[in-house]
Amino acid sequence: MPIASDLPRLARTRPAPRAGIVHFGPGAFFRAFIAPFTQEAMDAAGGDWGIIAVALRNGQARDQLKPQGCAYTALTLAPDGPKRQMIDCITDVLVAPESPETVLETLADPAIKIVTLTITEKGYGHDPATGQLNPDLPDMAHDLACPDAPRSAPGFIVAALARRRAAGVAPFSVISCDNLAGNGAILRAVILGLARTDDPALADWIAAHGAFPATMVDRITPAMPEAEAARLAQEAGINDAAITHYEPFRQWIIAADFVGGARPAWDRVGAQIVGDVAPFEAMKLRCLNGAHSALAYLGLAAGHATVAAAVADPALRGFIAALWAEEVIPTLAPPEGADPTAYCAALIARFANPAIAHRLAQIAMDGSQKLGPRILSPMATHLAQGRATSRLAMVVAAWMHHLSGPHLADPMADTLRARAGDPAALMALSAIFPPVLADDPRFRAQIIAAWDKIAAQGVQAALV
Ligand code: CS2
Repeated sequence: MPIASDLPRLARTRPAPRAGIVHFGPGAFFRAFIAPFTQEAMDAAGGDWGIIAVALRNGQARDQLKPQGCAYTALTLAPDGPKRQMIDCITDVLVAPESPETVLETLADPAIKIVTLTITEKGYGHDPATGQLNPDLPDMAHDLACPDAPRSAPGFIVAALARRRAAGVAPFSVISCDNLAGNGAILRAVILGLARTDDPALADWIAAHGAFPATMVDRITPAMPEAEAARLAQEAGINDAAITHYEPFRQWIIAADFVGGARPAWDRVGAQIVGDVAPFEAMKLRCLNGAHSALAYLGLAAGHATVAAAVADPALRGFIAALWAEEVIPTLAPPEGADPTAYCAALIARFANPAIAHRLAQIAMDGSQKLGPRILSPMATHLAQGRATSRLAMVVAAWMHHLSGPHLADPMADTLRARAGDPAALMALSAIFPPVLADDPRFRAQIIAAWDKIAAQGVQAALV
């Protein structure tokens, strides 16, 4: 078999569609989720919904995609072997720091009706505890000082909306596809916060005419190290620098809130357009992502590297089952017709998928942004009803122990490292722990007890 790089580079086989979407963050999750959904929607129902992708940091995605006409191979990793699909709905990749003006011109184009984002929790410039703009974050401080030369996705969106308003063009719908509780409301708050500082009339216009539909997104998509991409391309016999792989399952719930109703027929290919996303989102964030974070902090400490290895450990698997049954499911008001117990049973099978190597270290990243919606919010529900939550507390304590380890990757890393080893000092960080928790002696006592148990007995013993 020739090595993949000796083969001709993958190429587009049909003309690119006309663009109607700009997407910020062309990483693995975008290629695994928004792009396939959008392409399938266009194949099913037509429309000019090609996607112009914008990278906010570097040219990697551009260098991977543009030499192959922005087409790439998507591999669905089913337990019984991979299935292959060619995705060709991306029409261009822009690199914001290299050509900010092109990004703004593109966003101002009336043909663009939708802006989607997968920029991870830390890309929103918000305070996780309040959901409001945090003007002190470096990117936000920069974009507030220089609104015409933005650096962040929210900054680009505000500057582009200003151009659209000046030109008499309606705003685009702005759709967050990241794992934040109330992602649409957070994005709206940050954008209005940025706009209001420089131009209150612009903020009023966006508030009156814009749309920020909430979404729940779900598909397990492990990051792809270059060596892994090369191996997959080799196995598939294709020269594709942008090959992407993911689990078969996918679920997309989107609030029915679009400017002028304009959107691809995502609902024709499995997305659900609903009135209220919140019950779906709480179930997914607390059951799936909550268990992921638990497995990450406890599983890494127990010596595991992947989600599949962690759920194969009977102690961890038992811990997660009890966490769901006793401390997570009782906090949910599930969507009509949904059965959270069956949902969690299906999660175990997804986590155990032997075809996917989902690294716990990837999930452990950015804990300061993730703990709130996944772990702290169900704790707050229990506390309000006077119940203790020893397992959720154990996850928080395991995260606190993780902070002293060598693998900390977090936008608040310096602050966290300075307080690592001191649970009380960590709980005083109001950007992570809202006062309703941090000021409650019952909450503090549970965290300290869990911290002491791990410190004294190690993680394995603390699980039983
Ligand atoms: C994971 C998520 O990295 C993480 O924090 O919990 O990326 C998770 O795989 C997705 O939300 C699944 O839809």
